[in-house]
Amino acid sequence: MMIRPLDFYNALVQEGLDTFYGVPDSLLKEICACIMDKTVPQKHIITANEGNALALAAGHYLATATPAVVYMQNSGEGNIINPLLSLIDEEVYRIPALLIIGWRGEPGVHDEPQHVKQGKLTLPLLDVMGIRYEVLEKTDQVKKAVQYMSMTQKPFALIVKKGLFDVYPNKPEPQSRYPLTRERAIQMVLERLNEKDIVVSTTGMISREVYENRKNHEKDFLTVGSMGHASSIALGIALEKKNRKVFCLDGDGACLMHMGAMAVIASRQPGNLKHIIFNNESHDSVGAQPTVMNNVDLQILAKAVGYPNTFSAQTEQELETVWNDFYEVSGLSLLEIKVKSGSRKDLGRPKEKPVENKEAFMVFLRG
Ligand SMILES: Cc1ncc(C[n+]2csc(CCOP(=O)(O)OP(=O)(O)O)c2C)c(N)n1
Repeated sequence: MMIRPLDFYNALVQEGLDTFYGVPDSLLKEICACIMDKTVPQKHIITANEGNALALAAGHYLATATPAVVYMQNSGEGNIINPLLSLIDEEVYRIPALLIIGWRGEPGVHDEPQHVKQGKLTLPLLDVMGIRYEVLEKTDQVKKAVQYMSMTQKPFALIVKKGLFDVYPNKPEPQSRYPLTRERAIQMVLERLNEKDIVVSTTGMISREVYENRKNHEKDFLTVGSMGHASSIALGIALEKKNRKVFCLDGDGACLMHMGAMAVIASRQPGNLKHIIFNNESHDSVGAQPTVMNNVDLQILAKAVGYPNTFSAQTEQELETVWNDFYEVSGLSLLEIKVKSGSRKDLGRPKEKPVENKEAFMVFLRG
């Protein structure tokens, strides 16, 4: 049975749950579109990471005595475990929140390798943390969840299986309308690399586009999961491979998710690390919901945390013009490429297993 996003949304609002925080997920794309369409901006924040969303919900509860809704992909369980157990848990402050969790990698449903383990552990993790949950099937489960939260002041989770939500017709338009596509920008970057250059690419479409635009894959570490950590992986490599250039191909959403990594990278001044952020101002891979990166001057930010060299481009011509300086400059450098949201429909996925990717990559690093 499918649920119409608007019916579910109305059920939440009727029960007094009118405030939404979260990080989007492809399984939640339709309900995210509905939340964006129907909620006033003060009552909906797309956060940097899922832990932030839960902490916001805690603040909201402290101020209003009303739980907020926190939505996320199950990958985000990793990011909320800390505030779940050390902030809102009954043995600490005992604060309720309604968690809506997209169940990627549900056992028995085919999914990408990075979702398989998380999919198996989605419910056991909730069990072990003592969080009550139900797999969402009908909108009247919202009432039950709200009753439970008001009786116990504890969180409640609704688990969303693939295909549960029907299409929400009124999808907000993506904001970013720059001329370059992300895939074209990625092609231009890859074409300009030398034989020995190392690539670490971020989660989602960026890694898929890197994969599709390379004949051989040993030069690229595709960070298929672990959103926000590609730049730290790149730092770990750059510090040990000082005579090789390491290119981190990052997304704005991923960069934002663990932005502190940039300050730590800069503290080490790895001159061989080239950090490229494809900024489409959105979480394009999961439905192009906006990030706050339309309002962030990434060059100033990078400079402020200690990147000595920063560049930006938003057309093929500009990328062509800045590339040599970016490539050749000796200190740590950032290149922001503004791109539009969207990808081609027939974009493939890596065929090799992550472990195979790792093994070939390690051989390439040794060479
Ligand atoms: C911890 C975590 N939360 C959420 C997701 C779901 N997710 C996968 S890709 C993605 C969007 C990435 O956005 P960005 O880095 O800007 O790249 P884009 O897709 O826009 O190219 C999200 C939210 C995830 N994989 N992991």
